[in-house]
Parts: sequence; structure tokens; C-alpha cells
Amino acid sequence: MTRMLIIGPPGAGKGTQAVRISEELGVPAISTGDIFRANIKAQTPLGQEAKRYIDAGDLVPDSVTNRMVRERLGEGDTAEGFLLDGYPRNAAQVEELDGILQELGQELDVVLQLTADNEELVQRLLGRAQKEGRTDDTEDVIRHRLDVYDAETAVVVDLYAQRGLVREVDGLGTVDEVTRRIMAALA
Ligand code: B4P
Repeated sequence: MTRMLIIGPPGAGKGTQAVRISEELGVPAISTGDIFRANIKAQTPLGQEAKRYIDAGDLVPDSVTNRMVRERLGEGDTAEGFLLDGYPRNAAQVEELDGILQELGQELDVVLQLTADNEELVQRLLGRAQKEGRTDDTEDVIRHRLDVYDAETAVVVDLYAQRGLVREVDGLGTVDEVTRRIMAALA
């Protein structure tokens, strides 16, 4: 049984590693960024609401994000565990997640923190921009997303560290190397 979060700045490898870890552990990976992007593509009301914030590199309002996560975690497939990627991203979302898990009678087991320095992060995301053309991967927006991480998301790591849940993993190196470090940290 694993109920875990993966947290780190934009470009640290959260989405990349979440897919691999969820396969290894046999639990669903739930990425708020991916859910938003799927809704933007399908032009749903949720996607229309989220798009302007994502394009600007800002966090989507908590009211929208929290409702979406609440619905997703309520689906039956999370009873045996889950890997949340990109949520919670500020202190208010931590509180909301506490409430959701309490209602579901669940508790977090581990918070995986991926680290990397800012210049590496910018280079990775600019590299992705050339391949995937994500609207939030321009240099100005990337730098803004890094600032938003420092201003709003870094505190999430502190809050979970106070609960003794955080395991820090170096996100530098090849994707395979990072996966090996993560699996070792979870063992
Ligand atoms: P996310 O989708 O979470 O985007 P991200 O922070 O860039 O991480 P991602 O998982 O995509 O990238 P990764 O590090 O794996 O969020 C996007 C936006 O959605 C946010 O800005 C916000 O607007 C909104 N949002 C999401 N969640 C929210 C929430 N809870 N509340 C409010 N708003 C929310 O990979 C990046 C690149 O690095 C890739 O190209 C990858 O191939 C490469 N890479 C990965 N590992 C590597 C390695 N070891 N070596 C070299 N390259 C590597």
C-alpha cells in the first residue's frame, strides 16, 4: 500500500518519474497538470478556466483544483494507493488534501521531493518546448513558474517535513539514474 506525493520545481522530473514509479508500484499516477491539459485540449469548461493561468505560469485557483482532485481521489481505483503528481502546490491545498484523505479514511505514507538547480530546470523545459511546444514552456513563463514554486510551493515541503514524511532525491542525472534513486529511497 503506497499513498504518496511527488513534489519538486517545474522540470525536476515529476511527471517523467511519476509514470515509472506508478508502474513499479502498481498504483495510479494522478497529475493535476495532465488533467488540466487534457481538459484544455477537450475544451471543457474546466479547461477554459485553467488555460489562462497555466499559460501565464500561475497556479490555477484552489477552488477549481481542489474540486478536481477531490473528484479524482474519490474514484475507486485509489483505494489501494496512489501517486499524486503536482498536488498539493500551496499551503491551502495541503489543508484540503488533509480533509479529503480524512474523509476517505486514508493517510499519506511518503512525500518524495525531487531537487535540481534552476539552470538545469530551465534548460530541460526549453528542451521540452522544442519537442512538445507546451504553451507554458517559454523562457519568461518558465522563470515565472520557478518564482511561483519558491513563493507558494516550497512551503509544502516544509509542512510535510514537519510530519516526518519527506524523502529527498537528487533529480540530476539520467532518467534511469533518478528512477533507481527513487526506488532506493522508497525501499
Ligand atoms: P505540471 O504539469 O505539474 O508541470 P511541471 O511542473 O513543468 O512538471 P512536469 O511534470 O510536466 O515536468 P517534468 O518535471 O517531469 O504543471 C503545469 C501547470 O499546471 C502549472 O504551472 C500550473 O499552472 C498548473 N497546475 C498543476 N498542478 C496545479 C495545482 N496543484 N494547483 C494549481 N495549479 C496547478 O519534466 C520536465 C522536462 O524535463 C521534460 O522535458 C522531461 O523530459 C525532462 N526531464 C525529466 N527528467 C529528466 C532528466 N533526468 N534528465 C534530463 N531531462 C529530464
